[in-house]
Amino acid sequence: MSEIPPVPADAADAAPGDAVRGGFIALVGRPNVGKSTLLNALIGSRLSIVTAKPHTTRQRILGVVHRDDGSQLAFVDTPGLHERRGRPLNRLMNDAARQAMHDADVILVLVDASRVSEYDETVLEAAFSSGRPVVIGVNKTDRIRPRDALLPVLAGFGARWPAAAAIVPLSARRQDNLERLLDALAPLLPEGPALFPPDMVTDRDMAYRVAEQIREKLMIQLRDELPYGIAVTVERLVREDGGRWQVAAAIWVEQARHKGMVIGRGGQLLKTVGTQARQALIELLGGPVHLELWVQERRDWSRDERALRELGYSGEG
Ligand SMILES: Nc1nc2c(ncn2[C@@H]2O[C@H](COP(=O)(O)OP(=O)(O)OP(=O)(O)O)[C@@H](O)[C@H]2O)c(=O)[nH]1
Ligand SMILES: [Mg+2]
Repeated sequence: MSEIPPVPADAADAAPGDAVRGGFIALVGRPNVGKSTLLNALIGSRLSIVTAKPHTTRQRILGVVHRDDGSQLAFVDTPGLHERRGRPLNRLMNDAARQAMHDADVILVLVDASRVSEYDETVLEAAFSSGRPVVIGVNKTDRIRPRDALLPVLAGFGARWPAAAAIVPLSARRQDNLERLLDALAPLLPEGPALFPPDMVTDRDMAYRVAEQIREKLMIQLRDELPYGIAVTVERLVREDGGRWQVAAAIWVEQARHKGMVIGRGGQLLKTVGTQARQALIELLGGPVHLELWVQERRDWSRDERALRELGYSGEG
């Protein structure tokens, strides 16, 4: 008769090699529902960029939540699906989301409680057809007044998607109900040895995160003027002996006329972007930063496979 092994009283003390819950959770949903805000709230840092504009996230990014019981929930933030695949950049973005669903142990579909849309259905159908367990996260509950008005929204999802493993209302912005979300997801993950070193938070390197912070500030400053094809590449990221970071980055536009939009009247817009990006980079890099930005044209790069690769959109999501 085999003995059932005892459960460790505190699995955080578990020896390496002990079985813990762990795996990949694809975080998908239509643009702007709050996927990246949720990732950041779960990780406790500004890992994935957030703006009020749809199609902010362009590539997948991993954020690992390490829980006290030793379980590891690896969230994969993905670009909001484009309804029109059209240009190669859109296709890459959609493929990144589909690939993340394909590779995941569990799919977390995020919807916006204040704006349920037909397009959520498309995403949910894709998630359920993958055969993976699906959790529906109903975000932005802080926008629902009175609170009771949330109940029919939740009941609607429950009736339409009875196969959902769980339906969890939450507010990523207010960090509301996030523990319950983790409690719903963890048991759906496989058990096995730890997948990640205890200090691993993301798979993206610092140059990528620096470029993304600059792109976030650009998107925020350009607002309605935002041209579609803006990319940022970091050309230099070095720490001087005195501890100061030297950062140089190129901002790529698709059309010559977009250069002026990014630079702004008298260089004002680019200057503001530089100031805001520098503040974000001081936080990210943990020290003083000297930031140099310039704008370059690469004609129609978002339609050009080679240019996409050269600007860091590799096709691997
Ligand atoms: N009121 C409210 N706003 C939220 C919440 N979560 C996100 N937002 C806002 O929604 C907007 C979009 O958030 P993102 O996290 O960039 O959304 P996303 O789903 O990652 O968007 P894409 O990357 O474009 O697909 C931002 O203005 C966020 O501040 C929430 O819980 N409540
Ligand atoms: Mg996003």
